[in-house]
Amino acid sequence: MFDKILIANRGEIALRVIRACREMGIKSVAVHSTADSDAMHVRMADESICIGPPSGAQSYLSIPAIISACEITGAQAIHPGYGFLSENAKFVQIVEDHGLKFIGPSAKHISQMGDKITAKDTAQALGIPCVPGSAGGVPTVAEAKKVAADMGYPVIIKATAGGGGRGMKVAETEADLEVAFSTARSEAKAAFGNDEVYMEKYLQKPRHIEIQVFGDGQGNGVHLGERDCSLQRRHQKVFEEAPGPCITPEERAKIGKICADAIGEMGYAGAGTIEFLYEDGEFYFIEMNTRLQVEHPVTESIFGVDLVREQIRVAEGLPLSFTQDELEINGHSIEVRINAERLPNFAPCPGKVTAFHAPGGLGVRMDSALYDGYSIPPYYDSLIGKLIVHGRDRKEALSRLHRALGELIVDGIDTTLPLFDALLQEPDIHSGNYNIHWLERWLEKNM
Ligand code: MV4
Repeated sequence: MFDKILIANRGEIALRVIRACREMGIKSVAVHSTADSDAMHVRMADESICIGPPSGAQSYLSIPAIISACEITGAQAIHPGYGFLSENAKFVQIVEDHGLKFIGPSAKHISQMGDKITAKDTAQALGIPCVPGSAGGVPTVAEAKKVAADMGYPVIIKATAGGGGRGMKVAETEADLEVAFSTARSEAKAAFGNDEVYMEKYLQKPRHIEIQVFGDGQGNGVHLGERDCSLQRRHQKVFEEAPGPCITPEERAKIGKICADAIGEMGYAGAGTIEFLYEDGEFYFIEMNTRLQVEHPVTESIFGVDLVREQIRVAEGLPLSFTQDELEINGHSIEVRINAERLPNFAPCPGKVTAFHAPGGLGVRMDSALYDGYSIPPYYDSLIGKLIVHGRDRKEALSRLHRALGELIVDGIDTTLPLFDALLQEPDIHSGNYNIHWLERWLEKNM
């Protein structure tokens, strides 16, 4: 059993991990940059250590600084949170080479899913349904034209080293293909230092449905249903919910079992998310994330499971504290992401928070590292909080969200909060009638 865990992250996710540690009787170590000396995670952890200057590259992404921090504090394990080093296979290898435990999957599984062609091949081999597309990389325009002619337009060209929407180009017809192909390649080269691309049939109005999975690293896998994360702006999720408003219990059980079995067969350890596009009743694998996700609380709310606790248990070599049969969905949960950004352009808006009041009451959870008088530094992600509500059904969750938003006060900076009041006036939000393009179109019309 671990006696001390170092959290290689900041903000609300660092608090989230510290809380799980405390409930498990495990001591926590916060690491921080010089810009974060006054940050809440530093205050809340049992110990803290400064690991470098403000820039993420020299602090939260500095592998030597984080390994040294473990050695100095005697932490036996590292929880990476999300972002930063959470999906860095090289980091995992170094952590293990230093006799430390990485709380997450193996370096092998991280690299397997980091390369999107390998990820798709792996998924296909495990019986996970995939978007029709090229068999591996597409090296030339001539080859791209052949693939596209075979599967039919529109097509999408994606970077093998990409993910999360970077380096993608759509070709509606053969006339677009040459430009789309060469742009995708050069953007991939510039962004990832790797110009390999692959192709898929372009789905025009899908929803983004992701399945939460867990592996015990001993060949057992479970699933915790889906989240609908279709409401995104520029590939940033804004509003997430579980269960998906359009997914039936039969669909959930079927795709869930496929994912859980795949995770077991892989020997996967820890939390993972298998991302799908969902259109006309069919699921199509796109990517897998080998970490805890920002939106994990909606899953925790409907299953009553502490996912961080389970991550720590698996890293300790313990079994999961539940079986698939014991998991049951209770009600509905919605999360909204609150960013320090100014509407309508979502321009980052760091600065001093002059007043902060978190909402409370039945079915309300606020994960945030804000406090009265805190100065949000300009160096990191603009996420400053997540408001998560739970209700007996979707309708109750929506009214609870409305009520909680009314209680929440963040003064001194601009935030994305006004967006949620506006979204809650939309019939499509109430009916659950939205897809991955809904929010961008709505913003164009309304902001
Ligand atoms: C697609 C697609 C349509 N067809 N693949 C964007 C992020 C990356 N994870 C995959 N993405 C997409 N892949 C095919 N074959 C449309 C998108 C997409 C998208 C997906 C999920 C959520 C928001 C999105 C916004 C634009 C495009």
